[in-house]
Amino acid sequence: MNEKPVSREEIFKELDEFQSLDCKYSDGRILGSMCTEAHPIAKEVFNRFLDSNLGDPGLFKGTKLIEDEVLKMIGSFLSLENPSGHIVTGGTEANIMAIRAARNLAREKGISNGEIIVPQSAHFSFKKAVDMLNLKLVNAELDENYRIDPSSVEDNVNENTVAIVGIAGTTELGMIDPIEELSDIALENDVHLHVDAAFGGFSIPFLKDNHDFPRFDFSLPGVKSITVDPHKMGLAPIPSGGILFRDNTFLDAMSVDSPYLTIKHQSTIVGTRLGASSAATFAVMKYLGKEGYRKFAEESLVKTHFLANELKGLGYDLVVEPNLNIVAFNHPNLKTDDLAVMLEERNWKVSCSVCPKAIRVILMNHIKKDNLIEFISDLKEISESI
Ligand code: 0PR
Repeated sequence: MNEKPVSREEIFKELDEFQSLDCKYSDGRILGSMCTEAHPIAKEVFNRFLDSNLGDPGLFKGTKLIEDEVLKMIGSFLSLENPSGHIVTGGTEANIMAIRAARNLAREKGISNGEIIVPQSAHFSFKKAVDMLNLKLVNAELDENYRIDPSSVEDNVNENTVAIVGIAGTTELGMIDPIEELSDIALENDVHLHVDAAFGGFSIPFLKDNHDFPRFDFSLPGVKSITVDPHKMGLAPIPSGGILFRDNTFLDAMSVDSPYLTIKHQSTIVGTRLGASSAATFAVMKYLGKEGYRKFAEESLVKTHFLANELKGLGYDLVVEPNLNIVAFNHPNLKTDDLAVMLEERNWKVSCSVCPKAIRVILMNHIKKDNLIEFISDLKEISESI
């Protein structure tokens, strides 16, 4: 490290050089990201609350009220009036918290070798969760549309099951699992049902009036917790994840004593934690309202269907008809990896799904119709060149 202070100008110059190596959402070429550029009001508010620490909420009483308000607002579109929970760093932390609560409650019932059942399409955060929480991961099969097969869940439930996980917007394909059926299975077996709506949580509720989506939220009595990430479809800055529980029992099951803090118990995984994420999420949610999120969600579906139809017209195969704003596809005569290389050569930042192998495009707000027209034209060229 430098011994003597470096000038502001020099620091910024150096940082600009580093930053110039980063991809920019605004270029419209990042196709495989579930994050996007945060809304301007969220960025402004984030800076204002940079110093507030929700790890010691008695010192930041106002920010704590903001976090509670955000949870209430999210609860209002997930059919739960008074949710318990936290704004956390993202879907990973939210999922780990949900599984930790389920494990601790199951432990009280005498289950010591716990297992969780997740669909094969589950995000890898559940692998981290079982590793950290000393649980066993059991994979449930998918149906032909890459949604969890409830009969496979039934086959795998046993006396050690501490949680079942369903997904509302899978990472790779954006599919919505039949949560209603999972809710019945969870109730019958007295098992925690966690819904990972990290991706779909900020779009399905705003689309459901005009589209035929299955129920996935707290209106289903088996659902005990939901992950929903403001930093994905919520247009909030990174890091902003959300974990909502049906009531306080779940946070209580994880709480440890924190005697010298302004609160005497803490249930979050992290200690010191950002108040800025809550404040920025509050701002963008208020600013957009349900109307604003509906508009963004609808626009992303229009782009999804546009891309899907154009791909079909060019002879590409869709893996599945999209549920949400993700299109996964292949060319009948090309290996996915080769197609990915050809697209990378044309400066597209693509991502491949593994189950099944395909090119995967997430139609986030930063991808505009003009970008898609250019993308489709490149795909046409590729298709004609082979
Ligand atoms: N649950 C689901 C359904 C997810 O899709 C993700 C992440 C998580 C949980 C974990 O969320 P955090 O990453 O916030 O902890 N899904 C994306 C993925 O892994 C995240 C992502 C975002 C990846 C931007 C790449 C990227 O550029 O694909």
